[in-house]
Amino acid sequence: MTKPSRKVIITCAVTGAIHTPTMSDALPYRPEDIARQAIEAAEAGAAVLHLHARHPQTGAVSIEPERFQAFLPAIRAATGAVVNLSTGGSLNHTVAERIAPALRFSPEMCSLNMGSMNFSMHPLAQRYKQWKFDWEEPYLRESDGYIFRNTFRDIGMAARALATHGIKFEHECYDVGQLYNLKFCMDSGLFEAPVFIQFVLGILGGIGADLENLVFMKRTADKLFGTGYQWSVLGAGASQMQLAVAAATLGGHVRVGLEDSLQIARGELATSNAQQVAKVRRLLEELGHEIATPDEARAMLALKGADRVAF
Ligand code: KMH
Ligand code: ZN
Repeated sequence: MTKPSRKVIITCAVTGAIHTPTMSDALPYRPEDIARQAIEAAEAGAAVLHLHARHPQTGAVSIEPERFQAFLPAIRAATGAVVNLSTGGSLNHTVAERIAPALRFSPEMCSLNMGSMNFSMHPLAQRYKQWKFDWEEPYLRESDGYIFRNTFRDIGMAARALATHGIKFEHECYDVGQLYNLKFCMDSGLFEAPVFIQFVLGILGGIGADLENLVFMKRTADKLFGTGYQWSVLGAGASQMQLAVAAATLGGHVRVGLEDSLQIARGELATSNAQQVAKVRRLLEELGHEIATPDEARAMLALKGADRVAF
């Protein structure tokens, strides 16, 4: 069988807003640790770094631009990887608040969440008896009461606010219905093809992390977007590596990182983001895939270039 011609983009999501410091000593939240792990993930093969920020002393979730300022220059100086900033970095802030880092730093990419939903981590609150920080248990326990708000009005506001920045969106779709939301927004002229879609499987509140669901999402995207899209998958938790391999086999790109899974294998905690990147790279290369460099990813996604960011 000839080698697949298309290269696979590995995204690494370094910290996120789901996991808390008690769950893993490997989860970085100090800016120097976020920078170090992001750089090591890029060295291991991640072409794109998806970044959230945290409070440096407590590890609490933060969307304050100053927290991003504490690590972005170091990452930019040490690696040519594409920086993708989160606009979904808090479940209890508005989208207008959540896009502040993207507005301030004008990254090459940023996430854009394509629908409102339950987005809950509350079962995790039962799993630990001792906590490193007081905020962790209530943050997790209260999440069964959150609505992750991303209305059509929110999406439109974010897209228009960011329109002059030349940012490529990573459209996060947690279920098949959100693909239809994206299609509606494209038909309304909000986004132009080709769009870049992150199929998000395995979040409590979104579609389950089953292989059939990945195929269902892809076939629905084929129907809605034809060739006018590129896609990646993130499988949350234990499904991460299996869905990544399946995605590459189906012609997609992959996303790993401690944001969405703390594991390196079932029941075994990862020691770093780079360890997950190295593992998914090894698996994909064993199957004959070639891994895209940052500049190859820029060409494939038509990104604006690292010289046009504001950090
Ligand atoms: N943690 C992922 C399931 C965002 O940052 O905007 C979703 C995510 C959203 O990465
Ligand atoms: Zn994220």
